Amino acid sequence: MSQDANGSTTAAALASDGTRNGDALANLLQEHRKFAPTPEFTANAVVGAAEYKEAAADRPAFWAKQARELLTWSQDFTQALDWSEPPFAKWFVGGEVNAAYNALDRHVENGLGDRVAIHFEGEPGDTRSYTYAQLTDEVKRCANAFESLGVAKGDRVAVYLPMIPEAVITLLACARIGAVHSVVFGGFSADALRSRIDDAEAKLVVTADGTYRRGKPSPLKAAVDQALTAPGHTVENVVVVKRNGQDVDWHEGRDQRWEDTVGAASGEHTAVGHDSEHPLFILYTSGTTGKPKGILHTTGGYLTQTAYTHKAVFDLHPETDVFWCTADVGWVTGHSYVAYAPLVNGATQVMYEGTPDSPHQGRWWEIVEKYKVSILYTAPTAIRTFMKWGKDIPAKYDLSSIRVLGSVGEPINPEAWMWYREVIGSNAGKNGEKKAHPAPIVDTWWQTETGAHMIAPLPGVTATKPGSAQVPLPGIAIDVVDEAGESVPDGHGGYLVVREPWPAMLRGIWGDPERFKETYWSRFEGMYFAGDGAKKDEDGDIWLLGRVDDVMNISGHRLSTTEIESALVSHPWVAEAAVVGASDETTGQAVVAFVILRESAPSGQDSGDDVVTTLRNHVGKEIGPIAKPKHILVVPELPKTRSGKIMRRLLKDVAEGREAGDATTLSDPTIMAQIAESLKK
Ligand code: 6R9
Repeated sequence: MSQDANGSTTAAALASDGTRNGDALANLLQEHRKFAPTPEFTANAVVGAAEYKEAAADRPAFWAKQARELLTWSQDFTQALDWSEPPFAKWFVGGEVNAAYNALDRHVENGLGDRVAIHFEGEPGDTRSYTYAQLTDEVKRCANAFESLGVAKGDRVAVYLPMIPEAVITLLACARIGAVHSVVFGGFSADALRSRIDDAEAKLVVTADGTYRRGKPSPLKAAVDQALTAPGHTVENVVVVKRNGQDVDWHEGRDQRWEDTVGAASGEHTAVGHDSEHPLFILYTSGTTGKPKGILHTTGGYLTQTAYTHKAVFDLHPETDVFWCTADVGWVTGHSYVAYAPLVNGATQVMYEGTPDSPHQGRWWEIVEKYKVSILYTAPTAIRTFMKWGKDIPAKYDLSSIRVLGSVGEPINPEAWMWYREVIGSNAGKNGEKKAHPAPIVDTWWQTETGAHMIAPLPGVTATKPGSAQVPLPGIAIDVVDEAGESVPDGHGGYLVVREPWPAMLRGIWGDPERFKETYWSRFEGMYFAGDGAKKDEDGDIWLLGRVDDVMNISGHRLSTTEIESALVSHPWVAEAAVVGASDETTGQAVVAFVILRESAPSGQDSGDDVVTTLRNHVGKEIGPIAKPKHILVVPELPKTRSGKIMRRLLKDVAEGREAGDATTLSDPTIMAQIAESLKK
C-alpha cells in the first residue's frame, strides 16, 4: 500500500483512525446482531422496499418524481439532471422554486396554519411555540427588514446566532429573497468569524447579544464587534437579536435592533421562485488544509433530497410526529434537519437552546416527555455522555412517545447503539416499563458536502445492525473502492465513494472551483471521494471506519489538524506543532497537540502549566473553544520522514498510550525514544 502525504498507510489509517482502532475494528466484525422491523412498523411505514428498485431503474427520474411530489415549484423543470460538465451538476434544470414558500406559506395555504412548526425551549426554561402561520408572518417581516437594509438576491448574509427561533427565521428570510446565508457556529472565535465574513464578502451580519451556557450568559455580539474592528470588511449592517439581555457596545448607523427592524417591518411579502440552481447557502467546513472550505449548496436539489430523506429515513408522519434534531444550526445537520426539511415536510419540531446538563442531567428527557417527541435525532458523543451519567436518569422520565431514533456525526460504536436502543428506545414510562418492540435506530452517514443523508437504514425495511449505517438510500450510488478505484468485494475495506451525482451534492467551494475538483474528484476517476474509510461486510452492508485524511471528528464536529497546527505556530512561543485526533471514550476523538517551544517561551520548573494554558487559550481565540486541545505535550523534536513530513501515525500511538509503531522511515529513528523520555519528566 502506498504512503500518503503524512507517512501513514491506508491500512494504518483504516485500522487506527478515530474510535475504530485495531481492536474496535475486530470487535465490529464480530457484531452479528440484527433487529428486523416489526410487521406493524413496516405496514405503517411511509416508504417501503419497492423504492430501492424504482430508484435503481432510473435515478434521475426517481429524483424528479420526488422533486415534484415533495416541493411546490413556481415553474416546473424541464430536465432532471444536467451532468454534461462534471463535476458541476445541475439538478431540475429550468425549474423555479422558493425554499421559504415551500417551508411556510404553502402549508398555511393548505389549511395547516395552526399546526405548531417549532416548540422552542430556552436554556433558562422560557418557551415559545410558533404555528406555521406565525412563523410565516415572522419570516415575511424579516425578509422585508433585510431588503430594507439593502440586502438583495445573491448577497451574502453571515449568521452568528444561538439556537433560537430567530436563527431559523433568518435563514428562511434569506432564502425567501434569494440572499445566501453563511452560518458561523457560535462557538467559533471572532477571528474565525472574520475570515468567513471576508471569504464570502458578507453584507449583513445577524447576531444576538448573547446566549446562555449552563446558566451563565455567553456573549456573541462582542465577537462580531471584535471581528469588525479592523477595516477592510464588506459588512454594512449588524442586526442584533435581544436574547440574554446582557450589555453590548452599540455602533450607531451600523447596528440595528431586531425588534426595531424586523418588528416594525410589514408582514406582507410575496415569495418569488428562484432558479433551481440559485445558491441557497455557504457553510464552512474543515478540510485537510488550514483554510476552511465554503461549501456551496443550491436550492432545488438540496430541498428535494433533504425533504425526501427526512421523510423516508425517519418514517415521518407529519400529522402526528414530533421531531427533535438536537444539532446546532451552526452545523449542516442543523441546516438540513432543523431549518429546512422538517418545515418543508410540514412537521412539528422541538428546538432547544442549551446544554444537556443544564440545569440537570435529565433536561433532554424532560423535554422529550414534555413535548412527546416521537423522533429523536442526535450524535453518538451525546449518547456516550448519557451512558456515563447512567441509565437511572432517563428512567425517571416517560419516553414512551419515541418511535424512531437517529444517529449522526461519527461512527456509533455497538455499545452506544445498544444503550440507545435499550435505555431510550425501550422506555415505556417512568415506572421502569419496557416496550415489547424498541424504537428502530437509523444511523445516518452524510457530510456537509453531501447536503443530506446518503447511507442509512429505512426503519420499515432494513433489519438494523448495531454500529452500521448499512445501505445507500434509494437513488444514491455508494461504493467502497481500493487504491486503484476498483470496487472491493464483500468482506473487504477501502475508501468510500459516490459513483453518481445526487441532488443535494455540493455545487462547489465558494470562490475556488479548482479546489473543488482537486479535493473531491481527483483521487478516483469520475467518483466523489468522501475522505472516509469504509468496509463492506459479508451481506454487503457498509460500516464507516472514520476519516482517512487529516480531518478529526470531535463530538461529531469536523476540525482539521492543519488548522489547529497553524493556530499553535502563530503563537510566538511555538516553533513547531503537530496535532492528532486521539480516540476518546466520550467525544470519539480528542485533540492532542505536540509542540516544540522556542527559546522565548517561559522555561523552568513551574512554567509547564502556564505554557499549556496559554496555548490552549490561544487556539480558543484563533479558532474557537471547540478546537482547544485536550492535551498539549511539549516535546524536543517531532518525528519526520526524510522528506520532512510529520509522521502523525506515531504521535497518535503516543497520544493513545500505545507502543509507537514502525519508525524506520524517520530521518532520525531515535526521536520516538527522545519524545517518550521527555514525556516521562
Ligand atoms: C453530517 C455531518 C462529515 C464526516 C464524515 C464522517 C463523519 C458523519 C457519520 C459519520 C460514521 C455516521 N460522519 N456521520 N461517520 N457514521 N453516521 O456530520 O457532516 O460535519 O461535514 O462531517 O463525519 O467522517 O465524513 P460533517
